[in-house]
Amino acid sequence: MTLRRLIGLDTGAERYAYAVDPSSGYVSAQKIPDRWISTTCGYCSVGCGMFIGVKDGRAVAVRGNADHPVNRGALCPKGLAEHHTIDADNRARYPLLRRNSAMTRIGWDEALATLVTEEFYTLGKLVQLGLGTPNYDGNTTLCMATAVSGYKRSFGSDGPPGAYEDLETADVVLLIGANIAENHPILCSRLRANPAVTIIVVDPRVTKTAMLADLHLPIRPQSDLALINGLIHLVIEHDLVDHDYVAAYTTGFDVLRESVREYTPDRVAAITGLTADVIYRTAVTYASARAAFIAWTMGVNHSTKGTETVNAIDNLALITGNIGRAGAAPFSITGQCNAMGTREAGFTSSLPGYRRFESEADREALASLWQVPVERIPSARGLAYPDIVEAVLERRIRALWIIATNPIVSFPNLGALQQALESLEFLVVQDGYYPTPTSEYAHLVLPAAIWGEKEGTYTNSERRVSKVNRAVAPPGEARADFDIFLHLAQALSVRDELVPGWQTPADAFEEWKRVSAGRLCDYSGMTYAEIERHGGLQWPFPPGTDPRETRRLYGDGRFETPDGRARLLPTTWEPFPEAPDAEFPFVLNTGRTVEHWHTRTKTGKVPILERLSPSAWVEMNPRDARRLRLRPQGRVDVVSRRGRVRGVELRMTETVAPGQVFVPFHYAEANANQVTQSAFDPISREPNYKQSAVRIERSGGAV
Ligand SMILES: Nc1nc2c(c(=O)[nH]1)N[C@H]1C(S)=C(S)[C@@H](COP(=O)(O)OP(=O)(O)OC[C@H]3O[C@@H](n4cnc5c(=O)[nH]c(N)nc54)[C@H](O)[C@@H]3O)O[C@H]1N2
Ligand SMILES: Nc1nc2c(c(=O)[nH]1)N[C@H]1C(S)=C(S)[C@@H](COP(=O)(O)OP(=O)(O)OC[C@H]3O[C@@H](n4cnc5c(=O)[nH]c(N)nc54)[C@H](O)[C@@H]3O)O[C@H]1N2
Ligand code: SF4
Ligand SMILES: [Mo]
Repeated sequence: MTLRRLIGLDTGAERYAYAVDPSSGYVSAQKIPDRWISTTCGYCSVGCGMFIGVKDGRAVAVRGNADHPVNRGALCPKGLAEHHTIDADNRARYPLLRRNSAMTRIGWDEALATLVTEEFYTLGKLVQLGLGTPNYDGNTTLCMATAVSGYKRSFGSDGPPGAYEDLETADVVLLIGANIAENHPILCSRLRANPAVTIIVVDPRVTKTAMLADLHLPIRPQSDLALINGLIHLVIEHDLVDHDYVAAYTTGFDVLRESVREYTPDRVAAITGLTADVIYRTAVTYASARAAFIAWTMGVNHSTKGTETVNAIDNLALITGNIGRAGAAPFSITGQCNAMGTREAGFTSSLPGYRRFESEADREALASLWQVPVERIPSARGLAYPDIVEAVLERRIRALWIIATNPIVSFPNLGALQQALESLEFLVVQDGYYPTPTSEYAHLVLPAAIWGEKEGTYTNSERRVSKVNRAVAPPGEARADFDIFLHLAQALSVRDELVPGWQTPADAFEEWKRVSAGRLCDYSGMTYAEIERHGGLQWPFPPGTDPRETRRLYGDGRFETPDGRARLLPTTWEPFPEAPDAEFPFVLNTGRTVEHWHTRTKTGKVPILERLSPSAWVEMNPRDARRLRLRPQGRVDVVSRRGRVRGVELRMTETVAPGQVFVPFHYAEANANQVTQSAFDPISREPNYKQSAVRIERSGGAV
């Protein structure tokens, strides 16, 4: 209990209690900070408010902000040890250039001049604020693109409609492919503040989140679309439809009704592996609720059927009127601390401010705000991340600039990516750490400041914009990404034209307020000071908005489509790509664990997290393990048509079903993406990370 209070966390999973060893000294006597700087956690999209403790110019501690509306003082194990990421010995400190195969230290002017004189075409265009560059994409395509595409198709715009408060007020919370106990731990605390809620978890594994549920649906891999269409079928058949809502605010109901006719409970049971009774109970529980909330994460997005699954989720919420009010929303939980950033402000899936590439009016509005000719605003999105990699393989792209992402660990089908990066004439890697698995391929390394060393805002899943602040100086000559971009604009002689007078992130924020004004993601009433004072402000936030008010989208039933109505869209379940067969009989599922962050450049250097989770493992059902005569804790290889992950620890556990295995993707040295496949959602282009056919072999004759 003391430990739990110490870490301010009570997610119901005992393991967290062990995550903090008081003797490891988060605030030891020698490390009492002289001052505390308020900021927002730099890991996940929950967006917890915290303070960084600074002593003698070094970050020595963190603590939760008790007044913050998101976390009310609590932090998860990663957040609690976050100051260790700043001081790690593998920080990138100086620009480095590859000369005769060795990396040599150079100055910033030379580093940026190198870029320019190399006629770094893609980069040059990209730096011109994205104007005219087609080939620009964000890590979000590995993560949120599916939710974005789904929302745009259903509602006419991106933007998760609900608020975290809904977790506390909903009667029913349906979590689909979202393991919040590991990946958004503080959301569990919000859920636990709602004793009346019925929690339904849809996940092929018995995750820690499933253990918190009233009803767990251990669905077969990627059969969610069949399940949701089956729920819609039952809701319509039993007349649990909110007819007034459907009539007033949606289009397409008749087509939807026809499209779900064949999703009878028996057929859906056969596809999903669930019983017809459980499917029926889920439909009735959801549709009879006063307010029902659906939250989903990567179990939905990481799929070739992801966008359609999001549309089916939106359909279910719309026909039951579960959107735009307290406790009711179809809500995509986002991933990183600022996963919303490239969505709202970037050039990836939309023009800044959720403007549409294809809308002439939107392009004109942007051109006039920026005072540039409209022809310079692209009229279609460029290549998406996997298509950029494809273009590199086909030598249509010769140079690449990778910023704040580590694809050698995180991109699917590693072999193909390695081939692509090796064939580049020039690769720039701009990262806070060095070396990283991706920087091994770089010609030029640019050292970046990280969380704790720079200023700006993050937007969390509930569209809450929170402030991040600089507590300490970056190491060596590392610079904030923002400063690198300004320096580059200078080197390219476009600074006065495109970023006139900009010195600090506050200048970009002021322009962004103007660019977002009147849009769904309206920031125009915000100021850094007000954001700070309230622990974050939710958009839309035009001037005059009450900062304490909980903000939701579509409360008035008006959507961002041309006719203002939400679209009910028919969807079709299909089997996932690469079904298991005799040679590769298991479905490989990949994902996360609470202790680690993605490619482990950060958490791999935090002693307590490393001690808890030092190496990769594969989870397998005991029945399969016995059949293959594998011993618990023995070493195995995970093999697919594309590659082999060697020497992974075998964990026998009933939490995975027979015929499935699960491997975390955090470990570069046992990289799960050596075996995942190059299959992508046709609409969002997001990778299908959650299903690949593999077999499991004993490693090198060892047991
Ligand atoms: N500790 C920690 N927290 C993180 C991160 C981290 O790296 N570490 N990363 C952050 C980021 S960027 C993201 S995107 C989020 C991701 O958060 P989550 O999406 O919760 O994480 P995952 O573990 O990738 O996948 C979630 C679940 O999907 C399930 N799943 C697999 N296949 C299917 C399926 O066919 N149907 C259904 N219904 N479920 C399926 C998996 O079994 C898994 O439990 O976490 C964020 N938080
Ligand atoms: N098999 C499998 N693969 C997956 C997933 C999965 O579930 N299964 N999940 C996918 C998802 S959802 C995601 S989000 C991706 C994540 O994949 P990545 O984005 O590749 O993961 P990170 O480790 O977060 O990489 C961030 C990089 O930026 C660096 N960095 C940190 N802060 C800064 C900064 O301020 N500036 C700069 N310039 N660099 C910085 C870090 O050191 C690190 O190298 O992985 C995807 N890959
Ligand atoms: S829940 Fe997410 S935002 Fe909160 S402390 Fe943990 S990692 Fe940071
Ligand atoms: Mo993500």
